[in-house]
Amino acid sequence: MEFRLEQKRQIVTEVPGPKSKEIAERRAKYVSASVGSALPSYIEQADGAVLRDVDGNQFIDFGSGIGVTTVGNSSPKVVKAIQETAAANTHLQINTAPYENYVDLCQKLTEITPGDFDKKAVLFNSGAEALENAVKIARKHTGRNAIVVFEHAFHGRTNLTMAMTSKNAPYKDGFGPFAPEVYRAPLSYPYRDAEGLTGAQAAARTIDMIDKQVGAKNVAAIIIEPLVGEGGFIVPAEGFLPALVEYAHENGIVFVSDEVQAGMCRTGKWFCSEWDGIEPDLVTSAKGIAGGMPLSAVIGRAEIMDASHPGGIGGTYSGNPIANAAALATIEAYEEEHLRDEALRIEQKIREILEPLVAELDVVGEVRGRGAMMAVELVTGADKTPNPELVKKVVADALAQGVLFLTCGTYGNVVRFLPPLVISDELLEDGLGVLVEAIRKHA
Ligand code: PLZ
Repeated sequence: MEFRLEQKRQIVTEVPGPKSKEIAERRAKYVSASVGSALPSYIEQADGAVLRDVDGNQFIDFGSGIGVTTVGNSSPKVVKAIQETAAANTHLQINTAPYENYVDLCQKLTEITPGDFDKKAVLFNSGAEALENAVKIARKHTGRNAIVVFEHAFHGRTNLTMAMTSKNAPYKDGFGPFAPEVYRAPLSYPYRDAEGLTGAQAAARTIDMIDKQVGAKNVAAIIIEPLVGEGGFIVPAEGFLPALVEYAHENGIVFVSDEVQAGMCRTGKWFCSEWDGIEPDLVTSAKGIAGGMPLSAVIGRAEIMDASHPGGIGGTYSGNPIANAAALATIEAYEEEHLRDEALRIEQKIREILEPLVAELDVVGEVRGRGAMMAVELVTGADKTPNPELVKKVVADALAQGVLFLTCGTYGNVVRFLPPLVISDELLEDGLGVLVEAIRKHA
């Protein structure tokens, strides 16, 4: 594979450097203070698995812009598709003058989404917008109101999706009142659940809560991330998701898999729910779907997707032709470059380097995840008390040395790994080596 930028980390100034500092000064004056940034440097170019800042420093990208550039930063196929489509049309609008690549993309998405039944799709801009619309579709289809979501969930920052999101600060604090009819159920979190609790037992606990506190016949949708993202990269115990799907189907509830972060090749399958052998009624997709263009989708059972009256679902920019072309090129690259296999290679490498630390250091609680969606949970010791202070120190240390790690978790004590799938073993080893050293130093 060829890249514009040499695939290596390189620190040539202090971080942030002088040019970044000048931009930061203007930012403080003109950009709303409500927006935060993990990196103090300003990026000029991104290529493959490397980010280069305005001062010439290069960072290994373990974040992919929160799981977006899964196909690689500035993937050549995607860039070409964007350029060619932009030259033909910068905007077309599905509700007014339709165009072919909207249809092409929906067709492709229905082909790669799990489920042995007729499917249809509809396109939007952001992950939150996909979730909002999945709720609209499920409510219209069932004629019911209640939405069941989970502990540690993240579904977005709009009013309804804030209500669906679990963590107060920073996402919800002071932004209420929130949308009604959203109920929070217990999750399966093997590392923190009672030892030995099986997926089936955790599901029984969840179902009991739904039955007692909501009533199955009132529930329009159960919405869950099959690998919980912002909440801490939590993989539910085996059997948890299938039991919930079964319960949903017995009770006429729409089962929605929120694959905004875990979907689209990230975990080594097209969609993460394939790992659990489930066929969700609806899937929400975004992030890795379009190589960086703002695009999202709801894909699912044709009869549910058709429940709304024509014109009931839409949006000015939904399914922008440039974003659609980028998505088609991204999916092609995933196939042609066998990137699902690369996700599995990345998981193996991360496990090989980090798993030995669990036995060696009592601050390393667990290494978990699937494919290129992996994480390490840091604690203070055997009692598993979350250790967000250690996470902050470790991530700051890595940053100063040219490695960008993102954090997550309800308790802020998880370092997550979401590298582009084109990252080499060499870069993985280099970046994770820096992390291991930092954990040892601060443990
Ligand atoms: N569903 C599972 O992970 C977005 C949040 C970044 P949007 N996750 C990144 C932040 O701090 O706002 C996400 C997700 C899952 C929905 C969303 C929302 O997707 O494209 O950010 O709206």
